[in-house]
Amino acid sequence: MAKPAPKAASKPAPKTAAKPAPKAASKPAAKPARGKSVESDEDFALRSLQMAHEDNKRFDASDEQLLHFYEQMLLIRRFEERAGQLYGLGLIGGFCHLYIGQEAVAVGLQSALTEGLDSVITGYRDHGHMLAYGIDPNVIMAELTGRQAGISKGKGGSMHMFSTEHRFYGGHGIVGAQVPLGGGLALAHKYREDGGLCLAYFGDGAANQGQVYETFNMAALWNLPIVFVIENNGYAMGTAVKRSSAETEFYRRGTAFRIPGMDVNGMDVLEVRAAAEIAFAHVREGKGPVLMELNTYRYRGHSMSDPGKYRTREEVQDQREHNDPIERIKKELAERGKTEDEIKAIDKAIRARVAEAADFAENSPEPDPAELYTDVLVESY
Ligand SMILES: Cc1ncc(C[n+]2csc(CCOP(=O)(O)OP(=O)(O)O)c2C)c(N)n1
Ligand SMILES: [Mg+2]
Repeated sequence: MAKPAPKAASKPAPKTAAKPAPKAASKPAAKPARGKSVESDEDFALRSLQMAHEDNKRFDASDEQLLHFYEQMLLIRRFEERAGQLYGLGLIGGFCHLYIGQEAVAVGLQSALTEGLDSVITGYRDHGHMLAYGIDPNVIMAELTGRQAGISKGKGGSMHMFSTEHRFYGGHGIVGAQVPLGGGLALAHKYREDGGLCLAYFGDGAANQGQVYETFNMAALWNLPIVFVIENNGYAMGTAVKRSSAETEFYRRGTAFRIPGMDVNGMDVLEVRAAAEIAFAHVREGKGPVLMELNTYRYRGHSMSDPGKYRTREEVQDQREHNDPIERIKKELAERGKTEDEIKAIDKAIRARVAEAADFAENSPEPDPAELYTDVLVESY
């Protein structure tokens, strides 16, 4: 086939507002430096949110807010550790994907949402996102253990938890499927003119799926209020990002659809929160979607059945020792005058809260067998 004639030079003006003053592109410390290509003016405009983030890197949290972030992240960590134990004891069946290491992402982002208005959707690694939304740990643990009192009546398990009350729309086991569903949630916000936005999380592996880019196109075309969040934890099951992805700078993946990207250190809750403020303001002003790449790291295996042969123990240990999101904030609390005893008391209270959730779950009845026939689509439609 003959090559199409070259396109006319005129392109529509970039969607983003005024071009910010030129600035040397600096990379967040969390990610090793990689080759940068020369940018056109349009690419440059698409980086305006990233530049705003670089100018305002960390959220200026009050003592109270910092403490709250710490408590939420610690709750997720301890909850997930306990879930891992319950899995080992055979009390949790099926799949179970832990969020340990990634806590700052859900806590930093969701703390900037308006609960009950904005909607959230994610994949199967979803316990942390629910806890970050303040959903009762008892009903999450009960769901993990397949009990009637669980948030999906014990029939969803680890990967399929919902709370429409909180506008939390799952919990999805099919990699990438939550992205177009998130596009639909964003369309609903726009259609209803309710002022809400959708936060749609997905992984670095999911980011290579076609349906993600179809959604990017429609979201940009229809100017939908959606924030796409790529949780880049370095691996998709046992496959490292550099082995699966031609473009490993995921925040640039929206450029072809004129979606501005942000490259964020997902191991620092204050950086995540600061970036969230910029991204959410952009979307709420009706300027269309934003793509955020949150650079993070999962400490545990992909799921409970992962032997973890694809990385070294030293690599994991290095992240735990030098980049841990909870230790980072613990240190800051100490610098702000919290004593060791006060910090220990918080830890104790959170352990007690998680123990209570585990007891609640273990002592709750399983669903009645008749429940097999409820909440199931049996008719043709
Ligand atoms: C459509 C589809 N393909 C394959 C799988 C099997 N699978 C489950 S998780 C996963 C890797 C996804 O990795 P990533 O998106 O990086 O998310 P992470 O687990 O790191 O949070 C794969 C291939 C699936 N569940 N759905
Ligand atoms: Mg991943």
